[in-house]
Amino acid sequence: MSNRTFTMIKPDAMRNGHAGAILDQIIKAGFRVVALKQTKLSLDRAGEFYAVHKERPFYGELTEFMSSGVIIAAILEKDNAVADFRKLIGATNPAQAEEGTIRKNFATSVGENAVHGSDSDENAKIEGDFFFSGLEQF
Ligand code: DAT
Ligand code: MG
Repeated sequence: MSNRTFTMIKPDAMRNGHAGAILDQIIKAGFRVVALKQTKLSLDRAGEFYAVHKERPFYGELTEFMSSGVIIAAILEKDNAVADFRKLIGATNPAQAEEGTIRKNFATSVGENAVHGSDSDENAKIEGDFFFSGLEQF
């Protein structure tokens, strides 16, 4: 079982000035930064990243939002990384996220919910490799 996960700080959190506080919360929760960059997704690249949601009614809104501004992409390491990070970020809809979670603290709405977190070890690897070459993953 892998001990890595993948995250993005989404355009809403970047625009709202929350990137530093979010990274601080992630590091204080015990995650080590394996790789990190600020970048921007084109509409096509956002569509590729979220291809699993292609048939969902929110796909257009999601891909337009995710390509609307800069993001921070990062690979994170910790024991039980995928599950522990999903717990740290909280529910997809911030209105349902537990107190103290990153989405409760910083998200705007269900669509603009501040952060991404991988949902499985397999997807963590695929998503990390989507942004970082092997040589960039320390
Ligand atoms: P998560 O990001 O918690 O893994 P997901 O994989 O179900 O959630 O959906 C991916 C993203 O799509 C989510 O972070 C925000 C957006 N999204 C999900 N459900 C939505 C909805 N009902 N309306 C608008 N956007 C939605
Ligand atoms: Mg998901």
